[in-house]
Amino acid sequence: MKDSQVSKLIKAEKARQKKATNLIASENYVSKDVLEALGSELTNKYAEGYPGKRYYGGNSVVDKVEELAIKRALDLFKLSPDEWHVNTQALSGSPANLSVYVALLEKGDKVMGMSLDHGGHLTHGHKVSATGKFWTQVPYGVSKVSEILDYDEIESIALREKPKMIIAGFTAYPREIDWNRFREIADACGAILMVDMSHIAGLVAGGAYPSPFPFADIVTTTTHKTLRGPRGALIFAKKDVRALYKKIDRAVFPGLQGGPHMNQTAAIAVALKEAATSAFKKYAAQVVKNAQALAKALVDLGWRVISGGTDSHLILVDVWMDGKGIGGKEASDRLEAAGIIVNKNGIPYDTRGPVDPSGIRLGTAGETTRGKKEKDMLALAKKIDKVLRKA
Ligand code: DSN
Repeated sequence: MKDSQVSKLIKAEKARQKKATNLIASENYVSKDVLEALGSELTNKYAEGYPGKRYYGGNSVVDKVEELAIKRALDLFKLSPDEWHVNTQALSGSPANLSVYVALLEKGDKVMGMSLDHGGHLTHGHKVSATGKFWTQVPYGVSKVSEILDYDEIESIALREKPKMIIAGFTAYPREIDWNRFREIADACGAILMVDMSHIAGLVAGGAYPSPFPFADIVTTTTHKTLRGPRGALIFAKKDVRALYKKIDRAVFPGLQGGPHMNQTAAIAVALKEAATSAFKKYAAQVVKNAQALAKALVDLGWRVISGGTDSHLILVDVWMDGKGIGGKEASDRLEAAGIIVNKNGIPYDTRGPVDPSGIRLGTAGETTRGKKEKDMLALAKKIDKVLRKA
């Protein structure tokens, strides 16, 4: 690269990534093939529209790229093209979720989403997100005692509020979700059921977490977390008499976006093929085993792990412990100084604010890609414990 300034920064980031232990639950390490597709000439092409229906000439090759990504996405999650449609163009998770709102809801409609401070996402209707400004969030959360989703409570809120759409999914909830129960609740109040599986998509693909597809109307996901692809998103929609998928395609383009990033689409296609291998299946199982080993080791060392453990790649640790420990910001800073990267995170019913919450969020997707196993998690827990102990 001729640009020495940018080249130096890329090298510095590469070195940082190599040196640090990465426990950011939403990050991962892509393959060389994914990087090659991202850095390819496909980035030069404008492709507004959909395969076979573009607004620019010269799309014969990128049409095939997008068709391949679509086929691989459906195949990976064992979906028939007669029953499911997938849009591969949303640039990332938030625009993907916003596209669903724009497609399926009227301004002001009620959307039931997990509240951010219980583990939901900004785009599940939080007031600082466009999804909370233009639509009305009806929040739900976890039980104060078990810190697990309280389905009876969710059902009674849904029956009372009659939301147009219910979103099941999270960014900081460690447990399995009962997709079937969400389906029953959505049916009982006549809501569309949207699942945001961004965090767990790779685990679902690898058979290490239950699939939401038998139950959902819409499934959105980012492609760069446990799925181990480039940054990007997929929006799956069930094909039925409502033809929701047509509205979603129109919301993505021309509703919210212009030309898709075809280099990104190609990189997604590469990652989807990788995720269909038996090696990836083993990887997904190991991600969960590692998270469970790390959670158990932390509990054994005296830390309070939210809900007592994990069924996924994600662990939420209460580092404040009612004042017996330290704040989430200090915990994250101390760990970074020791070479372990995490993010500070609120815990359910947090008594501290979002800038310095009571918890940290850990995830094992990245370190599992780097070959770490359960014994490494034990060593890591001991290191974390040493760094976080109150002086
Ligand atoms: N930033 C993602 C995460 O860390 O979970 C959500 O957008």
